[in-house]
Parts: sequence; C-alpha cells; structure tokens
Amino acid sequence: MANTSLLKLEGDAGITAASERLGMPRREFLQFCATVAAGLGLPQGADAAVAEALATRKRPSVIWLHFQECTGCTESMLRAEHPTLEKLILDVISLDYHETLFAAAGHQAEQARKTAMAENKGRYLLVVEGAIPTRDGGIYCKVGGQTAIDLTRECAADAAAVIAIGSCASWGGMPATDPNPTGASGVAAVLGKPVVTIPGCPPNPYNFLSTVVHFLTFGSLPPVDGLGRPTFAYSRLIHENCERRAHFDAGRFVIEFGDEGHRKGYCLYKVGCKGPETYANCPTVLFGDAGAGTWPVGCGCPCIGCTEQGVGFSKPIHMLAKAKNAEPPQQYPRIVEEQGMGATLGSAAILAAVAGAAAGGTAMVARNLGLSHKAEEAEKARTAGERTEV
Ligand code: FSX
Ligand code: SF4
Ligand code: F3S
Repeated sequence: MANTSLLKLEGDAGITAASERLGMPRREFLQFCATVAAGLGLPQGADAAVAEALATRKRPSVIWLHFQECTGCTESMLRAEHPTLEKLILDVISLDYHETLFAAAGHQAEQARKTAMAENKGRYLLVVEGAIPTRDGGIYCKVGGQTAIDLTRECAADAAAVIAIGSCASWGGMPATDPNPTGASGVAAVLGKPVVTIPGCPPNPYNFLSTVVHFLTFGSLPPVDGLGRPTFAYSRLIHENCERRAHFDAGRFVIEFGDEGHRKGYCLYKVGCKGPETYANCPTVLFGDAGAGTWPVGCGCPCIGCTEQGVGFSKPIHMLAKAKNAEPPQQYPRIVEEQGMGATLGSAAILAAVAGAAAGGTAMVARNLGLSHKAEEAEKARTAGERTEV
C-alpha cells in the first residue's frame, strides 16, 4: 500500500523549502518524517502532520541548563556522528541559551537567557542536563552566582514543559553514585513535580529529537511511564530486542571477556549485562546511524543499565541482572546471523517511506512495546507499598 498521506505532500512548496533549508533531498526529508512518526507509535497519516509541523511551525525556544555532568548529552545530541541528525535537532529547536555552545559569556549570556525567557514566556522548553546538588543549600554548583536549584526553579516557572535530559538530570545518575557527597538529585525531585525524562548516559539523540518533534506537531510532550520516560522509547526491555537473545535462551554465554563465546557473539548476561532489567530502545534505534551493531551490547560490552534508575551506576557489573520478563520474544534473531546484517534506522526510514505499511508495522511494534511496560506498571501498582519515583 502506498503511503498516500506523504505522497500528497510531494509537490508541497513548504516541504520543498524545508528540505532545501536542511540540505536534504525532499524524499529523504519525507522518509525522515515517516520514521519519526512510526517510531513515536503514531497512527498512519501522522507522518504528514509531522512533515507539515517541521516545515511550517515556529521552532520552540529552548533554554538548556548544564549542571553536574560530563556534557556527554550535548555531545551526543549536537555533535552527533551523523551530520543530518545534528542539523535536524538544531532546525527543530531554537537554542536560545546553552552554556557550552554559547559564544556569549558572563553577563551577556545571562542577559540572553532572561531575554529569551521573557520573550517566550509560557512557551519555551526548559532542557536540564546534569544532576542538581542539593546538599548544603546547593552550593556545589553555581552558574552566574545562582545555585543550580535556584536556576532550575527560576527557569521552570514559565516553561511550557521541562525535559530532564540524560540520567544525571533524570534521577542523579553518575554524580549521585554512593556516597553522593553533594546530594546530587534529579530535576523532578528538585521541582517537586514530574518532568519528562530522557535517561541514558548519554541518551539517544533520536529520542530527544522525536520528543521535540512531538511537541512541535501536537503542542504537548509524548506519553510517559511512571518515571517520566516517553513510552515510545522506554517501553521494552533491552533484553527483548537484543540480537544476542537467542544465545541467552539457548544457554550460550560469554564467561570471560575475550573467550571463544565473546568472539562468537554469545550472550553477555554472565559478564554482567543488565539488559534483562533495563528499559530502552538501544538495540532497535542504535547509535550514530552507522550500521548494525552500533550499540553497547552489539559491540560486545554488557549493558550497564544506564537508562534505569537503581541499575545504572548503582548495581556493580559483577552482579547478575534480575530478569523482569521471562517471556520469550515473539521473534528470535537467527543464531547464525552475521554481524552487520541487521536494519539501521536509516534503512528502516527508507522502508517506511517506500511502503506505508512498513511505517504502520513499526507503529504496531511500538504499541506492542507499550503493552509490555504497561503490564509491568500494573503489576507494580498491585505490589502494595512500592513507590513510583518521578
Ligand atoms: Fe554525561 Fe549528560 Fe551521562 Fe550525565 O549525559 S553522558 S554524565 S547522563 O548528564 O553529560
Ligand atoms: Fe542481550 Fe544482555 Fe539479554 Fe544477553 S542478557 S540477550 S546480551 S540483553
Ligand atoms: Fe545504556 Fe544499556 Fe543502552 S548501557 S546505552 S541502556 S545498551
């Protein structure tokens, strides 16, 4: 079935202008819109809404704060290996304040933040990168004489929405590792209200981009789970989509780094992989759009659970993961699958655009992903006394 909604936009002047602005062939731009819509789990036809929003809507102003972190989130978002991705992110948002990328400094920079906030009152997006130290009145991180606590509260007051990017901003991440001497905390804990979190150390740029595209298209951030994570990206366990899963089910494990099993691509569970208790789309979205296998487990490194509070930076590598879902996956990868033969996001994009059914199929997968997480959340709610931290 042809993707009629996108085909209608083929000759659209706004789409042509947008693709020229991005330096992308028009077809590639439309393919990208189809991929984002499918990845967000949107119904068929939403790809056209995404394309129109990207082509015509005013880019939301973004105030991006930096606290306790390594700047890896920014590195992964805006200096992405794939040049188109960086361009897209910078085209989708109007980055009006960003301490690392700003040419301005000192009072000029602070003035730019205040001006952008006043001009876009109630409409700007606040993105916070890094944990917020709360011990001793928050004195361990100050910018322009203000503590991270004060800056977060001041900037959040008039924001349309707040996004905590990276594990540090989501719940404290690496800076909050025991004994957490600075009282490093996440944004939601400091603001005392839920925010959208995009954990990962660093997070996947596609997840940030898709979240912002959702905001641009529908004026709201996408649906989230109990930890504030967009369900389109964090609904399924790493373990459910891992290309090494067939080895896990067949009992073929790496026992020691560099052993024969490691060389053959066996399952990394026994060397500490936390994929069975970590929700994220790393195995399906991959990193850098550089081909199959470009994610930690694909490269032979156990998942450390960087997107999962209580796992990443908490559970040592030698501890075995607690399997959250013992059900076998619907489809097994072939045990004999050669490395480098899987689909990349780029190839999925082409498929999605070539056949609308492909986009629908991806959306269906995304919806199914939601089910597995919903079941777990329902189970959590049944377990009396368990607190959902946001
Ligand atoms: Fe670094 Fe960001 Fe990790 Fe934290 O990513 S990649 S330490 S999540 O805040 O800069
Ligand atoms: Fe993949 Fe890790 Fe699960 Fe093994 S334990 S199948 S390497 S996610
Ligand atoms: Fe993090 Fe594991 Fe993905 S370590 S990047 S959640 S594979």
